[in-house]
Amino acid sequence: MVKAAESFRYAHERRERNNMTTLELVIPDMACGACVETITKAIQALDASATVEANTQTKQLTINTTAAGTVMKDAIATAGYTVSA
Ligand SMILES: [Cu+2]
Repeated sequence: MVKAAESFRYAHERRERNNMTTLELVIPDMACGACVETITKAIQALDASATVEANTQTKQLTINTTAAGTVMKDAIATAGYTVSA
């Protein structure tokens, strides 16, 4: 039973990795670390396994996630930020 459960878990994780997409967004009003934190929380509320890289100088936000891009853009907008790309 344990073995079956484990192989299911690995198959599930592998599928999640395969479904991972990288979103490259530009958030002009992402000014500081607090903005990044707010945005990261909004993203991870929808996908706890998502990784977020942000650059407040270039305003670029890179998200690795299994969620749809439109869902992530909506979450960022709902958190109060503008998604320009
Ligand atoms: Cu800020």
